[in-house]
Amino acid sequence: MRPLLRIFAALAFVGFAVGSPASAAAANREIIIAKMQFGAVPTLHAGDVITWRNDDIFHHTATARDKSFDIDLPPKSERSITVKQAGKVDFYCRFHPMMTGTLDIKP
Ligand SMILES: [Cu+2]
Repeated sequence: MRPLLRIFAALAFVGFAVGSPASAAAANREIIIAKMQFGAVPTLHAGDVITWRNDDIFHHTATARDKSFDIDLPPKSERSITVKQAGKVDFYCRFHPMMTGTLDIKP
């Protein structure tokens, strides 16, 4: 009986050690704006930090259609936000409405 319990205890410990830090860790992601376009939108999870980096010589914004964020991005600047809620959020640039993208935030 005792060796079996020890195996269960070991398996439980391994499961905890492997599963817990991975799901709890917040990641830093980047969205780069260049040539009047939002670049690739990374995979996101609630709690992650997104850095919006404007590499253009034009002033842009990253503005959520649901008004959850409105980030002012002067030329050659960057700003970071933490995404708190899971869900899809469409965004655009207030100065250039044809610039659009979607955040897909997983739980
Ligand atoms: Cu713009």
